[in-house]
Amino acid sequence: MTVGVRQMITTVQQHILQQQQQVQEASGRFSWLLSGITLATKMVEAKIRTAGLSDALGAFGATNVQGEQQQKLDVYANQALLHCLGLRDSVAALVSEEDEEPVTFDRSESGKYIIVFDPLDGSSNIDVNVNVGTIFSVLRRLPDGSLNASVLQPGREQVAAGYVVYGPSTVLVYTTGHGVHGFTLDPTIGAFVLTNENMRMPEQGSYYSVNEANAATWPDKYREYVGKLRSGALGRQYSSRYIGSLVADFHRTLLKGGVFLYPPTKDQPGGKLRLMYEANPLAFIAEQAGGMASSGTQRILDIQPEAVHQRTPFMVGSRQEMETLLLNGYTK
Ligand code: AHM
Ligand code: MG
Repeated sequence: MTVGVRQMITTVQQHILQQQQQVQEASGRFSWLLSGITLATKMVEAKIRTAGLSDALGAFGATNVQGEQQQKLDVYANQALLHCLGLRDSVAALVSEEDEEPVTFDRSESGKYIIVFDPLDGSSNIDVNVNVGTIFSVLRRLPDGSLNASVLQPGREQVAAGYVVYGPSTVLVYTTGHGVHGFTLDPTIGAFVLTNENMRMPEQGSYYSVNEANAATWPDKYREYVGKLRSGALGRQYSSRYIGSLVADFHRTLLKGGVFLYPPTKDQPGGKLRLMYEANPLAFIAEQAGGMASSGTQRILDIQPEAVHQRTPFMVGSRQEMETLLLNGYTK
């Protein structure tokens, strides 16, 4: 029996094209756009793999718009994404955690999409060889709104979202609103190959993930909630896992279930994580996989952004843990 190449593997680009064919006349434009992201993330992964051998580790010597020390790899990852996506003529604007203002392109005809991204999430973990990642969100430019209004759309308007985790394997997860699909980079052929189709977050897990060093300054109800998880009140004995790279903590939560929390703290009463390029894309993926995401007072995807670098408290996870959290007095 002959096994055709098509049956042997499905690459992320083939998968996106197939998904597009199901919903509309496929022009190939959208898959070409997303190939800019996969190319950039492959460049980043190659740099990370050999970071200790070259001069790629450590601080770059500047601070970004968040007032945080930029690492050399933050700068490289940002440049790789800006370069690879800037060449796609369907891109109207690029919004990065590392740049104060969106980078815009004068493409009134062809520029249909806005890409919002965190080029290297968890970068404080780079120097200690712990997982980091890239997170992205795709918005459609509004037909008659300004570019600024098109950028500041609530997360429910995302047309696609995804992330890459640079871990023991390099894994890409994405959604276009038709389920969540996972791919593993096969370094021998340089392609992301389908390994997890239609991923579902378990209804309940047994891990909670939170920086407990902040517990003393959380609002009371978060302490009570984490106390419930610890005491077995949800019918399970929970364990804690906290990597400190959102993308890696989220990936575990997607696969194993449970809950990730970054509540308000005394120092950051509005939350630490960023709405547009951290919370929104992961909330879209969580909901598509059967989970939930909330700021504590509102569904993440319904928040109307007012600024590109806006922060939010962020709670995401399995339906059971999230419903218990929201019943705990957090709905409006
Ligand atoms: P960044 O590395 O893009 O700045 O992301 C912020 C990181 C998240 O990846 C992670 O969830 C969080 O900050 C950890 O914060 P803390 O060290 O306060 O626990
Ligand atoms: Mg980040």
